[in-house]
Amino acid sequence: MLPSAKTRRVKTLAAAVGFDRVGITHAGPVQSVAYYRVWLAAGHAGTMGYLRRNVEILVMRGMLRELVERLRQDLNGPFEARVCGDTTPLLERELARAAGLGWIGKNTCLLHERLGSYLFLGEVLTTLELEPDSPVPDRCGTCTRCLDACPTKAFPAPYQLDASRCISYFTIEHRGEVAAEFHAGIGDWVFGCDICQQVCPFNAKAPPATHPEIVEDRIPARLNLLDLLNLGSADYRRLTENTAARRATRHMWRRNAGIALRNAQHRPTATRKTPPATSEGNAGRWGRAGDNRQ
Ligand code: B12
Ligand code: SF4
Ligand code: SF4
Repeated sequence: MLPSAKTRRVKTLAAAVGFDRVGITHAGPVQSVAYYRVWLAAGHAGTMGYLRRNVEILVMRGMLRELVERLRQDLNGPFEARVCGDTTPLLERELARAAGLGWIGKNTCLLHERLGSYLFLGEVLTTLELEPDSPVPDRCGTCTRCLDACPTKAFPAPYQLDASRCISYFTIEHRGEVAAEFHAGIGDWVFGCDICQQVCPFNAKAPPATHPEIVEDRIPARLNLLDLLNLGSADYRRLTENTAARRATRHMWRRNAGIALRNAQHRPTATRKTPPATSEGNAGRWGRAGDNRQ
């Protein structure tokens, strides 16, 4: 089969498995490795010595394996394939950009004109000879909404994120204490942060997420902070079982709730020192791509 015909089959089967978009690029060295080294040397990775794991990427790997399985049934001849996603040491955004899946926005997220940036990325590395896609142009233009909205000033410049200042990093990745200078900016986020995506005009127009395993999360979008502050081992296991929430330890959930509660108490509109257990003012936000649209 010619590479062009194989490429068409790959794209048809990927759509049949349920992927919203598929792009193809060469498996050679990616351009951004040099930038990545500079980023690490500048200390922008903070204390992250490991990579994130979450259930969305597990879901994703299952779909990728199904795609490879269908390709084996469909295409003649042997080929090698390896399924990757999030925790694999790949610069996924750069690969997705090179494969024409979108452009890198000023908030550093991979952004698609129609689907926005609430996307998870996954890859199949393969020896199949396929036709690569072409990158699409950057459409951020003069917009700076994401840069202006970041409460912890985590963007030293457009297209650059200092992760060691990012709420997502503090609440999901960083195990130690969070420096006091960042507490106010964290607001009521207790797991991740979507602010620089919520303000993006391309997300306002994006269709809702469709995969039930990702949409149907057992963790409510707004969480009770007093419950989290006192989170016991059994409740932690129940809350986080098979969800991205397991990425943060119980200590981190309690620490995050403490910061969010103190912020709630210091809001100008607060009328009591300890917010009531069920009020909106006592809720923390669960930040995860795709479920915090406003
Ligand atoms: C570490 C990590 C984080 C860190 C650091 C994020 C970052 N921007 O670097 C933290 C914990 C902060 C984080 C947060 C989030 N993350 Co994250 N994260 C990762 C992970 C595991 C590695 C990213 C990495 O290597 N960063 C280092 C920088 C240097 O690389 P990069 O951002 O990937 O790519 C940049 C370079 O290529 C750069 N570049 C290349 N050449 C050059 C040259 C110059 C001069 C410049 C300026 C830049 C440049 O352009 C890219 C964008 O900046 C990836 C999975 C993976 N394996 O790639 C997921 C990943 C990037 N995260 C993802 C998600 C969903 C999130 C959150 C939305 C989660 C949340 N709700 O809280 C936030 C978004 C915050 C943000 N604005 O980026 C998705 C992104 C989907 C998308 N649409 O882009 C990924 C791809 C996971 C996945 N498989 O879906 N994350
Ligand atoms: S995720 Fe939140 S803290 Fe991180 S860069 Fe975006 S707006 Fe800033
Ligand atoms: S908010 Fe504006 S600048 Fe930021 S990623 Fe979206 S379009 Fe680009």
